[in-house]
Amino acid sequence: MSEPALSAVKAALKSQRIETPSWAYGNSGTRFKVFAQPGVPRTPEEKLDDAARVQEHTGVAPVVALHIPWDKVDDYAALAAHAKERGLTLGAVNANVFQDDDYKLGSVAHPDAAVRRKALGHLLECVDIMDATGSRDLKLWFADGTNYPGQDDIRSRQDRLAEALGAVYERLGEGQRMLLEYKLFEPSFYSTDVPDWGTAYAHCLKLGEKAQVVVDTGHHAPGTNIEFIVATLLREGKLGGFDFNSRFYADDDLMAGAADPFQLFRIMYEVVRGGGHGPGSDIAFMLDQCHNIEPKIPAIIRSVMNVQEATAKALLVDGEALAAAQHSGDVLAANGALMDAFHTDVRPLLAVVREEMGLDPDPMGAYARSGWARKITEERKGGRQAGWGA
Ligand code: PSV
Ligand code: MN
Ligand code: MN
Repeated sequence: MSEPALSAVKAALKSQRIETPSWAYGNSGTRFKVFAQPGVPRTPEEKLDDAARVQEHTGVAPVVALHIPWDKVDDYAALAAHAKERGLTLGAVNANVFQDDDYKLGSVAHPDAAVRRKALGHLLECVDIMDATGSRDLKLWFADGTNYPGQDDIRSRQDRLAEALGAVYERLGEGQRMLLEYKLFEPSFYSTDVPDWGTAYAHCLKLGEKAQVVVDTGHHAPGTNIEFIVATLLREGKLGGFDFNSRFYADDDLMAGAADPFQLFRIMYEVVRGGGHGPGSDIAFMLDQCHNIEPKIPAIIRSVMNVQEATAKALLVDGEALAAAQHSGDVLAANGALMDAFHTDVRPLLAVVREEMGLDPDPMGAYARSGWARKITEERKGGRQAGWGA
């Protein structure tokens, strides 16, 4: 690779921004058991303190997503100031219209107008919070749906959903967006109101430019070609962001790139190919994970590194060789061009990038040596559970 091309790859890697989720720092896990860990944050402020360690060691994770009410505080501007003092900004505000008893039959698509009003009120309150925190994105994931055929009218539920989304859209301020997340199933098992990218896209298209689709990598059926979805949404100008995590069976929420680094590479290749990476891109690269059996902060550092490695490999694809092979119909050469990049060991390159950024080349080792884990274990007692399903 030529020197200017390598410099461009390095610059792209240095400018990458990965958003970490506040709920990944707290105790969270599966619905079967949450294995509490010592030293986890007791407050939203302490979650930010931990996120600052991830940023200190990686240099590419300066944004933290909030989850309301898990991160409820009296003064959100003060929370944003706390973040700023630690070199962070507050990212997507994740709404929560799934954990109250009222939401047994849904939230914004509930058959009862009173429940719909309550859910909408929460979504609008989340936009108020965005005003205070300076967050750009409202992230919407709905557990809404049905468990049994005939339980509710599928079409009416779409109408109710559209009405609520429209009201939220109207409330968005200058520079704010709403990101609509889809999920194949769970907790609704027969029908889910936003089950796939097509449904999310259809709603976002009607709403307008400020409504964009979020791709959570854990929310698809096995075998789904996620990179095709990414390419299509990017092409349509409707890809708002990612919730990266790793899945094997369902919505496992494990470390991004853990089970299938090749899939993450293929996704990042389509992002790069579609112009979704680097300056000028509005795509939010978020993690949506929880760490039940592994220590949380290093797991988040590892996840950030996995996304970086996939990105580096995607940036190394020899676009000219690939295009030439594709145009000449040379199937094996085209596939080979992609695989050459995937098989490149980019860890030495990322170590150099970190050194040039003034960081330790080994983020995992640097965190282990920092003494932070011991400090929080001694100082913090009674860390909170983040909530279910994160
Ligand atoms: C539930 O599936 C979920 O994991 C969604 O992916 C949301 O993004 C997340 O919870 C936080 O609400
Ligand atoms: Mn998600
Ligand atoms: Mn999920």
